[in-house]
Amino acid sequence: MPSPIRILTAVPICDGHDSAINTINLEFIRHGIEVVYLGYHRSVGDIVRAAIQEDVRAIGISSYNGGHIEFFAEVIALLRKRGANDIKVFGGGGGTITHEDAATMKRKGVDNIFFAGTSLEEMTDYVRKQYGKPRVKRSRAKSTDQELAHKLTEIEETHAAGRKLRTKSALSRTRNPESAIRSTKVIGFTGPGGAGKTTLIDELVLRFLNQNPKGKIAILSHDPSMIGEGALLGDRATMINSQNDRVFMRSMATRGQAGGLSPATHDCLALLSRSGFDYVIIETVGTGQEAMPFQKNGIVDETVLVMNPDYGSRLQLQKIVMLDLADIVVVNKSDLQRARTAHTEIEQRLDQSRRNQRLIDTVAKRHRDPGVDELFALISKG
Ligand code: B12
Ligand SMILES: Nc1nc2c(ncn2[C@@H]2O[C@H](COP(=O)(O)OP(=O)(O)OP(=O)(O)O)[C@@H](O)[C@H]2O)c(=O)[nH]1
Ligand SMILES: [Mg+2]
Repeated sequence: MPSPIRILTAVPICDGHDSAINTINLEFIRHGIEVVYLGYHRSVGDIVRAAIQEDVRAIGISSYNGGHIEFFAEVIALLRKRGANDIKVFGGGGGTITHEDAATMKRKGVDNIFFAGTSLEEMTDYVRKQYGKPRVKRSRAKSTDQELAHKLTEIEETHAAGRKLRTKSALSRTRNPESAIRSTKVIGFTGPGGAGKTTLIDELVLRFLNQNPKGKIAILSHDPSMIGEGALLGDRATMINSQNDRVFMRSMATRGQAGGLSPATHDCLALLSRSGFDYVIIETVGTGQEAMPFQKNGIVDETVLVMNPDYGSRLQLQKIVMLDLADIVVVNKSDLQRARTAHTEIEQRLDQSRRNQRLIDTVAKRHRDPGVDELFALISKG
């Protein structure tokens, strides 16, 4: 089966009109497209970096607050400068983009602008027709990010087609002179949907970037999808500190695999772990009681289970397998009322497994949270 079409969508800087793009994202997903959503108020640099790392076919921009002629043109210019001419640009903005503006934008390289009154069906048909054809052979990558991104796509597509990896080309070391001297630590984050995994990772990334002025980090983030169907890859929209040139982030859909990871995760992780990063962080989809995403995956050095204080009662805790397996357990959202009880109950539960696991309380959405500092110290020590 061919890989789904991957596109990136975003709303420009100083623009908070995200209702149109949210509706359009859902329609794309319903029609089998994987949408990496970057969120609103995003700069040209953030959009282009994300599009290259995610190796999408096209960028869909929804713009309402004016400046669209310049903004779209800058995105195209930066893509070209970075050697990513194969990533196309399209978009809309209701009545704020006139037909005359659209003609100018097309002359500057925009593929298409959709006006007010266009049906959602018309847009999805366009995306499937325009960006659904297999890629032509690509020219040599211009940056390490781009090279890595192309290889990750190759791995994902190989898995989707049910073929075996040509280990030499897909998994060969990327062009990174520092990779030989760095040792990479791989940390796996898992836990129920909405527990705050992405927010927590983003805060840890901030601490890492501040502490290591030359350090580099990779994030492999998962969201659920069925085989051959679309997916909303939304973790990037929550990331603020990770929109940084020293952070390589890739979003993956699980493409029908249960347990929190994708069929291609292991190979993608193997590649990232040898590509010169100080840390590779992997985030699973929101998982249930039975999930053991990292059990058989020998590449992960340390596992962190992020819990929400609202898990139910002690009985539910007994059923969560990862509580026996995780190296570190985090009770995030400690600002919530039930957090104290949750800490006590989880502490008692961990005592049973006698594995000397660490239990840390965090408030990931708060800046400079001492719990996150403690978690960062623990992770960077080992
Ligand atoms: C809803 C809305 C809001 C909501 C936004 C909610 C949200 N979270 O998105 C609220 C009330 C918060 C809001 C606030 C503001 N708004 Co307002 N808002 C609108 C409104 C009424 C509708 C926009 C919309 O969502 N339409 C629904 C979409 C689905 O339909 P559409 O726009 O026709 O788009 C079609 C296509 O273009 C296509 N499309 C759109 N985007 C994309 C992207 C891709 C990839 C594709 C393929 C297609 C596509 O999809 C549609 C299909 O038919 C417009 C007026 C209008 N009628 O357009 C003003 C409007 C955009 N807002 C405006 C303004 C000025 C503001 C404020 C600055 C007001 C203020 N002074 O505070 C703030 C700014 C907020 C911010 N942070 O940016 C102005 C912009 C003027 C300009 N650019 O010159 C407008 C045009 C109103 C006006 N006439 O003055 N706004
Ligand atoms: N009250 C509170 N809310 C938080 C905290 N950390 C994160 N959140 C909020 O919880 C919601 C989910 O956060 P995410 O970081 O997206 O959670 P996630 O575990 O990555 O979610 P999935 O990837 O969908 O499983 C967001 O609205 C965050 O702002 C916290 O410490 N306290
Ligand atoms: Mg997440």
